[in-house]
Amino acid sequence: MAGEQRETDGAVKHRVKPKKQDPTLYKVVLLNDDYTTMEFVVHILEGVFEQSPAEAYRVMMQVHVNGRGIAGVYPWEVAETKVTTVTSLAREAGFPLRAALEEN
Ligand code: TYC
Repeated sequence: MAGEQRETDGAVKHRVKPKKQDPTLYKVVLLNDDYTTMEFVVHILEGVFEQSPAEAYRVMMQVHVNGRGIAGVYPWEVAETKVTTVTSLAREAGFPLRAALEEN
């Protein structure tokens, strides 16, 4: 089949059917609300989105002031998992924090 690689006898086993990467990236957007604490949002940005404390505080304030802000940009499966993780951590903690996906 065109585009497929042949396996070789060498030590390195090549992928026979190359897995094409989906190049589309998605923004994970955090939305403001009146009840989630600033501290919890910073904790989420550090823990789920691997931001530094300073960056997490900056993004949290951006959401607080502007109503929304970008937490991170990822391939679809990763972005979707981040949204699910944020939502479940927030509900467990009793906060209404919402996150949404946006195509880049
Ligand atoms: N507006 C919230 C407050 O004043 C803080 C907050 C920031 C909530 C960002 C959600 O995504 C959010 N406690």
